[in-house]
Amino acid sequence: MSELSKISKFLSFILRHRPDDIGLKLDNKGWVFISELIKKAKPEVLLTKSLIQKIVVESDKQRFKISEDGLKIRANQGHSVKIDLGLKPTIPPAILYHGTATRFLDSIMQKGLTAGQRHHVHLSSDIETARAVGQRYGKPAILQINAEQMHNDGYQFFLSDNHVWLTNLVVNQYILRTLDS
Ligand code: HQG
Repeated sequence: MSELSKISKFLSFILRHRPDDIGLKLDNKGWVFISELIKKAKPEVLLTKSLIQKIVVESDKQRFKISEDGLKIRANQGHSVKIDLGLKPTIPPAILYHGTATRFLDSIMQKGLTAGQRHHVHLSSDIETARAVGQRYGKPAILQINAEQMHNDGYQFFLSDNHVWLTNLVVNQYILRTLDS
């Protein structure tokens, strides 16, 4: 793994899950001062402002965002710590996709898609992203979500700054396994 990927993983871990590991506190919208992050990551991880900027710009999934004044950073989605990203409910496309592993299918078809440790269930508007997400846990299975029907039935959707669709729960009546997986 490259040095940049390692640091990106460290940032994901701290900014989404365990800020307290380095004595950092996220504000209620998930932001931290970059200067404080740099100070507290030391000596385990040596960060600089330009390194952080490079990771933010080059992150394949645009996982992080720097505030308009350039002073703060936050993760765009994927949190398990309690914060409010302040996203507004948004009308989803008719169909969204969720990538998972085949070994989870029985449970998903029984209980629906649940957020687990994270705040939301993560969905994408394209199959390729879903396949890549599913591959992280084993043989991928791609689920097609009837987002239009969910929306009509009153379920809310949110779109993160890096274009991940988020919702709280997908009950099994809206889930179809695609032939593509
Ligand atoms: C599964 C990565 C059993 C779910 C990705 C998934 C994404 C169930 C796993 C982002 C279940 C949770 C999120 C149920 C859901 N029974 N298994 N009832 N309901 N599951 O990692 O969506 O690279 O928390 O299918 O690319 O895989 O970190 O969620 O397999 O965008 O930026 O439980 O994380 O982004 O796994 O991934 P996760 P996810 P980053």
